[in-house]
Amino acid sequence: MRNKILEELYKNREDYISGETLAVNLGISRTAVWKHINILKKEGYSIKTAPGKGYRLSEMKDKLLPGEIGSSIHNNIIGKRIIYFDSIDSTNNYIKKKAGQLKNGTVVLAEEQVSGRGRRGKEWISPKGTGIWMSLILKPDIPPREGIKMTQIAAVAVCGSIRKLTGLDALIKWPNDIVINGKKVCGILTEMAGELNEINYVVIGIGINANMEHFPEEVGKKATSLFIEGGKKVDRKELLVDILENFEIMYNNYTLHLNLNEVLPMIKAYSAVLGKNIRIIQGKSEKMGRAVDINDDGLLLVEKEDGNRELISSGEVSIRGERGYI
Ligand code: BT5
Repeated sequence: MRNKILEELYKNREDYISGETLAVNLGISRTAVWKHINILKKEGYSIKTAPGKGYRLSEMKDKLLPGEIGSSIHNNIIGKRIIYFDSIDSTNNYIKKKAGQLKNGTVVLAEEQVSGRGRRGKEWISPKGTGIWMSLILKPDIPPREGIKMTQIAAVAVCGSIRKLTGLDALIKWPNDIVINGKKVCGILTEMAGELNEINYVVIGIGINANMEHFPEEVGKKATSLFIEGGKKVDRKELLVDILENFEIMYNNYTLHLNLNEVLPMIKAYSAVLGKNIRIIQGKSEKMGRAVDINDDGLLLVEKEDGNRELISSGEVSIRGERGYI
């Protein structure tokens, strides 16, 4: 209901809208409207209240308001429901806690994450108002081993949207990073819950450094943002909507055919590693090889120094360039 109120406020943002009109439009009481408005204010929305006039949303300043996003993607399943937080521990954590109650395709967004996570418990820095920190929950009827391909589909969607909207030369550093000029601009964290032969749900967490001007020292050498690379602030809403739309088309195609045929050419074309000498880091061990192909399952085929070829699955490895990050 709060998202619906936000949507109404957003549509009427040029003027005040009365509590009565909101109540009638949404089929709830005026007291309920008032209660929801108070909660929205506590969540950080700036809503003006004027006696006799009603409510008005002010300070729209580049917030990822669900009402606005929702109205751009009405016909899609993914993003039809959006849950928005001004601040949260981690959007992936939220989905995992609430998975049973969340509908397929629900998107959780936050302006800031205070315990954003990468793979294997690593930290994901998610400062306020500058990035896209989002997770989506999917409940596909596919075998668990298929879940891993979701990361690849998400990577293609993000990479394609960044290229389209910024013109920047974004590439996929297999399996879960998007890089520009050799630095990381986005990380993807896919988590799954299920039984031996069925998936309960998949959470795809996507973190995009959109408008940060600088990074803390610990990640500064390998992190970048779309703003740093392109010199222009990006419209986070526009990028987010484009990614969700892009993802949904590829995801639907994938779940229909259960193969990556449609996206594999893009996975390869956007690859930052194919044809390159790379270091494959797995726990404490490290080996060198040349990335020669990505197979139909999205696994990386590597030719090692001894000439033997090995398929690498994404779960436990980190890929690095011969000398640096990539
Ligand atoms: C990732 O892990 O790249 C997955 C990141 C997923 C973040 C999203 S945001 C929404 C959702 N909610 C969450 O809590 N997470 C997801 P990994 O490949 O393990 O990379 C983690 C490493 O990237 C860290 O150890 C740092 O070195 C580096 N790093 C941390 N924050 C970064 C940032 N903002 N930009 C670039 N690199 C960063």
